[in-house]
Amino acid sequence: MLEKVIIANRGEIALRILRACRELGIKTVAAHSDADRDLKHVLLADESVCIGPAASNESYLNIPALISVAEVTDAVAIHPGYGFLSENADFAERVEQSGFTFIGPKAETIRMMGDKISAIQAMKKAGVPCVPGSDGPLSDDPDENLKLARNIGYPIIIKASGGGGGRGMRVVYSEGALLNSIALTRSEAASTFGNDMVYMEKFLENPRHIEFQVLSDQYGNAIHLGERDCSMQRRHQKVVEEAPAPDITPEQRHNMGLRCAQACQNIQYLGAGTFEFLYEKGEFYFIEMNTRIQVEHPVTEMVTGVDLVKEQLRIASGEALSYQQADIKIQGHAMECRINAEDPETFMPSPGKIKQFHMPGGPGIRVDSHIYNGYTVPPYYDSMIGKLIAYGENRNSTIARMRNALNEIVIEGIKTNIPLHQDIMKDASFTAGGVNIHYLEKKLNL
Ligand code: MV4
Repeated sequence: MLEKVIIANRGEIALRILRACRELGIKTVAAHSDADRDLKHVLLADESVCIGPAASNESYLNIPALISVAEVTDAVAIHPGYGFLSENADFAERVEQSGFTFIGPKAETIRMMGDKISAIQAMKKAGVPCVPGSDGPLSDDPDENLKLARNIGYPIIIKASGGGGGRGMRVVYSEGALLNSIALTRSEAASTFGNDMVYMEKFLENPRHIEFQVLSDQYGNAIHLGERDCSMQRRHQKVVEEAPAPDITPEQRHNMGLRCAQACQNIQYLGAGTFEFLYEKGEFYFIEMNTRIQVEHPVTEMVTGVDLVKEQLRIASGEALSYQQADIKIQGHAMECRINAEDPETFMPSPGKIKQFHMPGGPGIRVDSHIYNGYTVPPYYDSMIGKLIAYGENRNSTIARMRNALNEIVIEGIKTNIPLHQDIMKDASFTAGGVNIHYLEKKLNL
């Protein structure tokens, strides 16, 4: 087992990684910015090193600083968490070249999945269903692109291969707008991602966003841990996630999960990963693969009983998976509300000192948060200050538990989006289950 790990992240995920390390007897080093000296995991870690000023690109994105922390503290591995450098292939490469273990897939896998066209090509080859589309980069030949779009059928969506997560996309509803939209998306991609490759897909108008969790070790073992429904989102920021996805049958789960696990074997995937799908009219369509632990990993942990971060650490230390596919059972229902330090109406960040913080509790309630009484939420980073997770034997009991927890939780001194979550938990369409990716934005703009 790894002796000492650098936690190259902040907030709730840094605390989550610290807890997993502790349980495995791994020493922890918190690499933190100047502004994050009072973060909970920094106070709890065995060692802590300041890597730079508050600004992310001088601290949590500072590759040389993070690698030298590993050198000076004699660590063996670096855990990137999510966001920041977690899907940066160059970082993974430089960590490995410096003699440390990057806790995640190999650099070339991160690179392949970061390039959306190569990700789709790899998945098609592995038998994972994708959205009907160009299956490769668009050429510069207008006639070819017009023909391609006509075959796919409007509306279509043009996406940047270097994009993802909602960046570099443009929907085209009619032929007249196609060529201009391709040119525009291409030039934006060139300046934003330094890569002007674009591709085309049939635009799905009202899909749900369902993703499958996988784990894969270096011995070729790969399993899936079911799916999560992440459709409750606003401007590509997830708000509520749940597992299992409403109305997905055990057969669908088995069929799609197996394909994802087999795809992992095909590409020699290593570690934890997530296959992102759009789901519409009973069909799954692969769109992207995420090569990191995700914010919403706790809902999968609650319904499977698997500690995904501990599995990441075990895989990185060269161990085989602790589970076989037959061991994975989806039991009960879990939901996660992302708690943000933001104005519930304007969504503007609301940093500041937390005067009162009382956590909810009781059966089936988990709070993954680094905040505490007197902690000051800094203005420099993402506004998420924690995740409230509820678990119950079925979806309705889980919603009831979440409602109670949202009424119990106290966070004073800053504004939060708790009122939005309380509203969602009473919303008829949400409680019926299966809303699509546009639901929340439509509800909020009404
Ligand atoms: C799509 C789509 C509809 N049709 N692709 C947005 C971010 C990135 N994950 C891909 N996204 C989409 N791709 C096709 N062919 C709709 C979206 C989309 C979306 C997807 C998942 C969750 C939220 C979303 C919000 C807006 C658009």
